[in-house]
Amino acid sequence: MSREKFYITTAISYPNGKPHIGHAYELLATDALARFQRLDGKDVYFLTGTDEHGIKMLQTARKEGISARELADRNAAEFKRMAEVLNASNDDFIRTTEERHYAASQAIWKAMAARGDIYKGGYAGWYSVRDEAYYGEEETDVRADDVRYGPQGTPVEWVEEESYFFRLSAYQDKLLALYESQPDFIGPTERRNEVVSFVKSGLKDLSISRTTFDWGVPVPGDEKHVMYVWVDALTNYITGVGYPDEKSEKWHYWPADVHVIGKDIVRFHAIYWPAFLMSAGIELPKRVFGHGFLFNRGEKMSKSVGNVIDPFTMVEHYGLDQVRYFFLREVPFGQDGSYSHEAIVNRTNADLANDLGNLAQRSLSMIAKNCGGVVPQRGELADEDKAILDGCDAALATARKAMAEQGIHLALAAIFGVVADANRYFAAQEPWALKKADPTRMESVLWTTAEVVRRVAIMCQPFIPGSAAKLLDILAVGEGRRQFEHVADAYALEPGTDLPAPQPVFPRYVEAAGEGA
Ligand code: ME8
Repeated sequence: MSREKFYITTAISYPNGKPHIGHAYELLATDALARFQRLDGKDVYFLTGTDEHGIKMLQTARKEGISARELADRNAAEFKRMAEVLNASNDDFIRTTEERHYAASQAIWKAMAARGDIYKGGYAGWYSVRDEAYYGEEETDVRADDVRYGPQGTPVEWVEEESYFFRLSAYQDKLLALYESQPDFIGPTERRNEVVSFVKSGLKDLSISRTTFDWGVPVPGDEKHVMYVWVDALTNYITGVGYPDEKSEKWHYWPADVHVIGKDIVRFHAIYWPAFLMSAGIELPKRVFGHGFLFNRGEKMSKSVGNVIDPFTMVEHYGLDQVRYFFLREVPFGQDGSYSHEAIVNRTNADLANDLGNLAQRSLSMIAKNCGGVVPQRGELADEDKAILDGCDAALATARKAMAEQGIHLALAAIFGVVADANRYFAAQEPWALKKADPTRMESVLWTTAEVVRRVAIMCQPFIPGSAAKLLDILAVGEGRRQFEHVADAYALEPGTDLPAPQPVFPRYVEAAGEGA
């Protein structure tokens, strides 16, 4: 039987600057979602990349005295490096300046034109260069500085040009019917409600080409025009799986199971994108999820580090899995979040170093010392042992349900709930006191604790892949036994198996002198 497929994407980032922590956050959250489904046995395809066209790129490049392509090359390399540094498991990295993407963008354009949804007209309106979007007069306002601003708080200017239009107005009812019949098309609910009321208020046709610059995908048959950057940008999601070659080996991944994006671009993904796809006769993605924004609380994070907003520096300073864990556990996915030095240190020291790290280290060093460095005897399990082991199965079920709705923090809360229970169990069982009194029972307690660590480590892999792998290594769990199906008792630790010397996996963060003040 062929495995169920799962296609997941991030937004593609503008490489007009270096990646920032918001980009890192989106990538590692999407990575956790992708890894989770892979470990659950699905055939996963995970796409990320860079959105390299548009006037914003051109303007930044001009300011720096280089070409847009040079700017894109330089920064796309940084985005790729970030994906490596974050240990992202993306299957591909798409750049919208690639040949394959021109072919896909022109093909979808032609399909929309063939449907009669594209016409030529003149466009005049309030345009935000920064948002690359036109806004209605009523969405803008002139502020005290005499500058007119759009709804995202960016300045807008009056622009007139010849332009092709997409008949978005013809899709209003179809879109409303989509949101109605597929209530989980947009998540979280607040984002869905915003989109529905926006669409209900009426959709105007959309200007989809530009003539004032040429940094973009040429419009087929009228090369004086380049496509509006959002037309080509959204198309990346099908380019990545082989469109327009529907015979491509990757095309079976379409439709996307979820597009993970930030809340500021939900409108593009939940309105324009399904309308373009309906027009072109292509299946719609199943879900668009808008995560929240991250804010630095503004305090100085570390004297030695300087600007820790930089994801590279942050990873170097706190450790990769610490950063991954902090953002995924601390920020309810879908809501805004803030970060600070104290919050990162507190969270990772408490959950990783103290709870999970100590549980593993205390139980495994007792095993090394008292059980000859092999997995202890399981013996007859007591009710407390069974309860804590069953807790692992329950956490996996909760995590599965949560991750299916992008509730990343809920999945982690369930898994770390078991870790907290296991620490209480270990303290209450006092295996050190059993050493003389009842060595058989001591072995059962140590076996149970190590087995909980095994199950927890398997479940932690999507979130903290490197550290979870180290835990599984020190439990001598083979590479072929690390999928979620292996959480089950049938794959439990085999008594008598040789164990390597236990190594601490989660170092405690210790403040350097003068830091965090
Ligand atoms: O919007 N916190 O690119 P982008 C969390 N090219 N997420 C953030 C963030 C923050 N502080 N700042 C940005 C674009 N993001 C387009 C997308 S998709 C076909 C085209 C998120 O580089 C943002 O919401 O401005 C978006 O999902 C992603 O980072 C890339 O943002």
